[in-house]
Amino acid sequence: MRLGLSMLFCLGEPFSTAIKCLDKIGVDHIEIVDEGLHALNSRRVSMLKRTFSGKGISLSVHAPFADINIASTSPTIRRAVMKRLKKSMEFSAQLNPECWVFHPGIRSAVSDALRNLDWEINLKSTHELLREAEKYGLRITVENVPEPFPFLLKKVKEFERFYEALGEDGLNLGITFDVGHANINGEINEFIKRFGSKIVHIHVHDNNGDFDAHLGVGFGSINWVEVISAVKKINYRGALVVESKGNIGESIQTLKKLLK
Ligand SMILES: [Mn+2]
Repeated sequence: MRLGLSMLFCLGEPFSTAIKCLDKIGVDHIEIVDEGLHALNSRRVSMLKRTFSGKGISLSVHAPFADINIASTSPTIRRAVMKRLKKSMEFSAQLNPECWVFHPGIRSAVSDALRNLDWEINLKSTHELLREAEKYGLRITVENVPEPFPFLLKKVKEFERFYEALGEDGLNLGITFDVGHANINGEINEFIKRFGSKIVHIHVHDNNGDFDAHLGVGFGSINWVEVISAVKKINYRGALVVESKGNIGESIQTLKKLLK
């Protein structure tokens, strides 16, 4: 299993400064976060190519997520959201990443009145993202997201219903399994058991089961020995991407020891 690092922890740093310090960390995989100061553009794509090509470092891209809701019940807002995500795919494809990670849609304020509408729009947008990804040969993955936010896909049961509704398109949609998020609803083992074959990318960070703290690996209540052993059992071949906001060095050291 390769160790990776998400640039989430340095999202407050200018892109070029962040890229320079990553060079020294010594991981095999980097996840770029297409947001804020790090939003992808031609200049940043060139910088990434210059920095990482030929070094044996694989890449992934986290799609924009701030103010992004693929299940928006407002056609105007949904159009803007999809436009932003498609732009992200276009730049990402130039980096030939292992995958592009997006968040599922969010329940709307009119959900109670318009039952199932946000669920249906979430499906429609997912089909549309899959079609767009196909144009670029880009692999896209949906992430399990945390409580208590009103996302449509947080639990194993919701993912089951989602894949059932996606039909054949679901075969082309992998899961980015976020271990920290699954810890909050107590479904780490259930997720790995139920969706082992669909998990193509993994985010690791810790918490105490109460809120999405994005702590360093080993700084919360997750039993990482158990997690690593469960992930080995499903023959996982992707990267283990550290997505904590701090304790980066410690997280990487802890995982290196566990993977020995
Ligand atoms: Mn994540």
